[in-house]
Amino acid sequence: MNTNSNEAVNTTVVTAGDQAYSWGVFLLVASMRRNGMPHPVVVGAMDWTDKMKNLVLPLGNVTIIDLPRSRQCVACQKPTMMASDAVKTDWSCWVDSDGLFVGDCSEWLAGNDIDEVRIKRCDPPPPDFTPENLSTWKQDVERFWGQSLPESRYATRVQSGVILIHKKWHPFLERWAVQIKNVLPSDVGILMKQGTAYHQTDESVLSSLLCFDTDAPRVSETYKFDGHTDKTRFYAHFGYNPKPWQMWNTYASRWREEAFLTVEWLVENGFVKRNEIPLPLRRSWWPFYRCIAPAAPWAWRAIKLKRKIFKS
Ligand SMILES: [Mn+2]
Repeated sequence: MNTNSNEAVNTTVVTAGDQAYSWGVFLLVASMRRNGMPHPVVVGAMDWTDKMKNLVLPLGNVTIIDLPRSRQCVACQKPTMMASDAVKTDWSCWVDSDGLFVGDCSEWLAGNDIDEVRIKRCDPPPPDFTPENLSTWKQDVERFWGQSLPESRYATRVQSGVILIHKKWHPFLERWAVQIKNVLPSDVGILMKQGTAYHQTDESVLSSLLCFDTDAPRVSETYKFDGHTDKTRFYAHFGYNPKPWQMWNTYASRWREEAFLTVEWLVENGFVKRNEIPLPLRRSWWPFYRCIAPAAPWAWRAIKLKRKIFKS
């Protein structure tokens, strides 16, 4: 199997997060270096402390771009970040900062068809893929770009945790960014209200374009990053809240061994001191966090609500 240590790296990994996700970015980039993935990384950092920047930069080949403070979810910056001048390679791969690479995924990061975007199709189609929402998507694509396909190209939408795309699609990324600006509220969080056409925010807008834009990249048949192609090389996504550096939830717990190994690699190689590691990421605290994992989503919501009340 070809792991491309001898081939020229032609893909930049692009990610972003606010300070609350900075440990996620640190883990993600660490997982790349630990698994022998030398790819350049561009990080969009919203409101990061210098301390966090100085933890991530020594991992090497990392460029940090300060993002303007915004109440809008950082994920809305995806298209702008992916087309950033800081990306010097032909291919750009967005990777969510709440996950890590297991094994050497260099082969999946290497693009081979410039007309294709490598991204995950939802299977089966999710509940928000309704005729009503599709008709809103079609109308919006037509309204903003002057034309649209009469019918959707696909019978499902995509998930935008990982997106590999060639630089020839910068105009498409630009359309995605403009449409985000126009159809999403400027203070939108991770999700919009259930039942709205853009419930999954940036992901829904991207799907509207992939389905109806007349000049869109083709969605790949295989995604490869989910372990179906090779169960030793994939991207492990820490789904749901809270995230592992905050508390372990039951879903994300399945990836804990990878997270612990990544953190231990960071300590062994002098990238972080043991006492700087958030408690949930320390193996010794697992018995405690395992006990509270089933209640973690509620505990986390209560903590967030308390913060919101006392902040405003
Ligand atoms: Mn995510």
